[in-house]
Order: sequence, then structure tokens, then C-alpha cells
Amino acid sequence: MQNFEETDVSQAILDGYYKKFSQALRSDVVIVGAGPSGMVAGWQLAKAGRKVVILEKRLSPGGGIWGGALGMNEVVVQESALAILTEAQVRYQPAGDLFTADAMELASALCLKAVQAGVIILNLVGAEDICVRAGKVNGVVANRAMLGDSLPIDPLVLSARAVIDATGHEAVLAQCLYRRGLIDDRSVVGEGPMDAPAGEQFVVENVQELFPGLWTTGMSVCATNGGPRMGPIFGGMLQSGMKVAQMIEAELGKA
Ligand code: 48F
Repeated sequence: MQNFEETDVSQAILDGYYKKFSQALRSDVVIVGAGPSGMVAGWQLAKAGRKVVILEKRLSPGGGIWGGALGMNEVVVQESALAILTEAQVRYQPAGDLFTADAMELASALCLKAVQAGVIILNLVGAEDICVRAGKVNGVVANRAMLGDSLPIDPLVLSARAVIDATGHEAVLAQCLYRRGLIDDRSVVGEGPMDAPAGEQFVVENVQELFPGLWTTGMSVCATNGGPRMGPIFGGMLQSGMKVAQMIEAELGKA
């Protein structure tokens, strides 16, 4: 005997989502983009006790992980990133001097670790703009993905003490600042040509607070500094997420 009404299902979804979205309105860190770098950053910051929200415009978190390369769902990492795989309980195998892992396992594990550490992931929600007050980024302007692009629907705002641009190659939030002349054109030069070893180093070493309150991680680091692209190797993305989490934790810890 199934003792419920269809509207009980509807009510449960409405109540649960309303509660989640309300909690997401004010947080320590908002991360835009649930690719490998954004999810590692969110997971690590939540693990450190921070209130973290990740906005992802697509249905599925995971960004570029799912497709591996050419749709072959295997990812490559280097030895320096194995500690992150181990902590995420992702299995890996040696492949010469490199290592491979199953893309499905990595994307799922990062999502599970982030959510279970307390991150609120709002999928199908895209950041369409950034909030700046008194010269500091203090939130993002969010809209329902796709609807906001095609219909005149107003957005909502989520506030945070720190915001991370983890939108990958597009560096969406950095572009929002650049369009207003708030950062100069040296800050959004786009990626350089492929040089995988150099790119992997660059994406970790150049994690930065691009503008007060706005941090970059993952491919947005390369896109905002002219760093080389690196193709289907993911260790640098994971380590870049770890690095931005450590830098923001240090900054928030001062206050
Ligand atoms: O592209 P993506 O995976 O970013 P990443 O963490 O990792 C890059 C690698 O996947 C791969 C690589 C380098 O060659 O190894 O490219 O830097 O994930 C970015 C996520 O951001 C979402 C997008 O759907 C994707 O899941 N995203 C982009 N723009 C927005 C957004 C937006 N405006 N609002 C919300 N999400």
C-alpha cells in the first residue's frame, strides 16, 4: 500500500529546495563552475568548516571530466595529484610515468565528497554577473540556466566573503569585471597554445585573487593570465582547486 498523494511529492521537493536555496543565499564562499577545480576547492573549504555554495549551469556537475578526451572516459593525472585521488577514494593505475583513473569514478567521487562535506551544489543555475561593492566582489548574480539567456527573467543574488571563478576556459566572472573596465586587458588575455607540462605547472602556480574578493582556479587561471592549455590531463586542475582552497582559508582565517 503506497500511502501518499502526488502533491506530497511536490510539497517535499518545494520545501527541500526552498530550504537549500535559502541557506545558499549567504555563505563564506561561492564557487561558479563544478568542474574538477571548483569541486576540489568546494570540498576542501567545506571540510575546513566553511559554508560553501557551488553554482553549475549544466545538469551534471563534473565539467570536463566526464568526456576524458575525444569522449574516451579515462582521465590522466600525474604523481603529484595522487594524494587527492586517494583522499577522494578514487582508484588509479600506472600508465608509464603517469596514472589513469575512470572519469565516471572521478566526477562522481568529487561530487559526493563535496556534497557530503556540506557544499550546497545548485545545478541548472548559472552566474550571469558579479556583485561589487566598495571595490570588492561580494556575491554573484544567478539565473536559471538557459531560461535567463533566452527570456527576460530577472536573477537572484547570492552573497559571499569570497567568490571563485571556476568556469574553465570562459573565465566568466573575470570577463564580467573586464567588460566594466574594472580589470585591465592584461587580466583576460585568453589561453596560450598547448604545452601540457608548462600548463599543468602554470594552473597551480598562478592561482590568485584576481580582484579583491574574486579568485581564479583551474582553466580560468590560464584564461586570465595567458597560461598554456594542457588538454586532457587533470592533475593540475585538482591541485589548483586545492591551492585556491588553502589560499582562501588563510585569508578568511585572518578576519
Ligand atoms: O571546464 P571545467 O571542467 O573547468 P576546470 O575545473 O577544468 C578544466 C578541465 O575540465 C579541462 C582540462 C584543461 O584542458 O583539463 O578543460 O577549469 O568546468 C567548468 C564548469 O563551469 C561551468 C561549466 O558548465 C562547467 O561545468 N560554468 C561555466 N560557466 C558558468 C558555469 C556559469 N556562468 N555559471 C555556472 N556554471
